[in-house]
Amino acid sequence: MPSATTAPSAATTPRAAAPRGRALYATAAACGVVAAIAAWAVAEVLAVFVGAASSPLFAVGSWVIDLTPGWFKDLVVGLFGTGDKVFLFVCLGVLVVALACAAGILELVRRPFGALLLGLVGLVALIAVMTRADATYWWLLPTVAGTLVGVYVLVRAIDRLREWTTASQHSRVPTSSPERTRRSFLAFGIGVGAVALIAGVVARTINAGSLAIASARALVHLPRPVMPAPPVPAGADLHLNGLTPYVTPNTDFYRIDTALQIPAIDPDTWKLTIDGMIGNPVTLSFAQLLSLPLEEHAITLACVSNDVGGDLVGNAVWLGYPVRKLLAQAKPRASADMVLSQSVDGFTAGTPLGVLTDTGTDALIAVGMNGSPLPLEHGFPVRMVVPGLYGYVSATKWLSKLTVTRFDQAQGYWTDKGWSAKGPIKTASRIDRPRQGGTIAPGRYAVAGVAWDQRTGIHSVEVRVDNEPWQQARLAETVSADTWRQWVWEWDATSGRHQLQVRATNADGYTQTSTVAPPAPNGATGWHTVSVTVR
Ligand SMILES: Nc1nc2c(c(=O)[nH]1)N[C@H]1C(S)=C(S)[C@@H](COP(=O)(O)O)O[C@H]1N2
Ligand SMILES: [Mo]
Repeated sequence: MPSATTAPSAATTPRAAAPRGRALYATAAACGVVAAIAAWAVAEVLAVFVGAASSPLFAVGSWVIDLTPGWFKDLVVGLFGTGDKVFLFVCLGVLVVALACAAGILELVRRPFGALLLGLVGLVALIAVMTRADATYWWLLPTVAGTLVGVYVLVRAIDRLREWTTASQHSRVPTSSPERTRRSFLAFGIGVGAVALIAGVVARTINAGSLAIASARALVHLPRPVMPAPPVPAGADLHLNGLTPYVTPNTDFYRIDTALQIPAIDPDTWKLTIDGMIGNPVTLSFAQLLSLPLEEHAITLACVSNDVGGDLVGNAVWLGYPVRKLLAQAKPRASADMVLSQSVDGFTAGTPLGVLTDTGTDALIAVGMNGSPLPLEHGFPVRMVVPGLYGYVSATKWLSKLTVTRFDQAQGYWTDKGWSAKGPIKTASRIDRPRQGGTIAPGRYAVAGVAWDQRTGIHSVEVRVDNEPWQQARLAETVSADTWRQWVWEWDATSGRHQLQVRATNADGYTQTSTVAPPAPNGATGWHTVSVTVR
């Protein structure tokens, strides 16, 4: 490079000369477009994980549809028919590109107004996202991160454009030669643009897929059960502040799975196959499953990873077909002792065959949860639910296959990862109120919580304060042994710091052990203990 230091600016090759006049504005506008693509791509990729409906593109589109006056909608539908949505997205696209170009030019001529304009567009998108009916705080993430990245890309791109312009006007310094600054500008702009475009399109495709499944779910019409769940007696729910409701609403139900992206399964193409050690292979479509005599059962589901006092447990009314009846059709061989249920996402669970064929156990191939089709994150369209077993060995979501096999021949997903092959749920109880570390007023206070021992049932719950003798709590009603029970104990709270403990005894007379064990390998034990200040 010796010539670079001595060469006059005339040595600048025409190729390396920065654009001027109109061409400069066009280049700045292109920077704005690249920044907008980067913003969109980041938002779209994050929406894959946060939820497809949190994508700003989708939210702004839905928002515009909601805000459009009826006469204009009619006009558009009249003009474009079913292409009305395409028309909407083309309009939005043109608007966004125009704003992006403006942001690029503004950032060049009047820094930082381009960045501010982009930020403003992001803010409008954010309002659209957060005013969607089902928005959660997580939904902020895609749009906020997308906007920040977009602003960063815009500022960096225009900076580089400016460096290039300056260099081609008067630089003789090799580090900022026109060639070098040009390369740095183009590499940044084209690199970011290409990566963003690819990532954005892939993420958009995934998001569109899950939105399509969400609307397929909305169209599912569940049949009435031939055996409805018994109505929840009024006495099952004590309705105390801070006490977990007897039936957990779907939106509050804990979610545990290994799926980074919720599987999008079209119910029209879904099928279940039963294979392995059987006499009669079975396949079942979603429509066939819905036409079977379905039953409804309230079952409390629990996760083996739940700590003592934790909230990875929930109670729902499930609609489905008894696993034992399907297995009866498949005719399992006598030497089989396990059913390996498999999800479309590769997850597997190994469940004792005996539990699934037991006439007293209401294990379900479930399609409904609390009166609606399974939510996408809880296994739509079909999952398994087995009372009395932790979810990791029984509750396969997005179910696709049952293989009748043996525990010495197959194992579930978690079994070689530090968790037991079999996972019966352990007797458990939890204090919901007062909260750990809470403060309450002296006097009467209803200490309350839940206790569960699915299949066996809860016989009694006891509470004690500061290691004094155990006191009997009052149990709320329940519909069966397969669900948790609320309990309450009236406490005459005196000033000071106190420790509350709870323990349950099941219907077989077993009382929860005080021995503290961690969740691995087969469920935590110990008494839930809560400290509270009374003043
Ligand atoms: N496909 C699939 N199904 C799965 C899992 C999973 O990771 N993938 N996790 C299991 C575990 S460990 C539990 S506790 C329950 C939780 O079900 P929920 O998310 O509906 O509460 O689902 C079970 N079914
Ligand atoms: Mo779990």
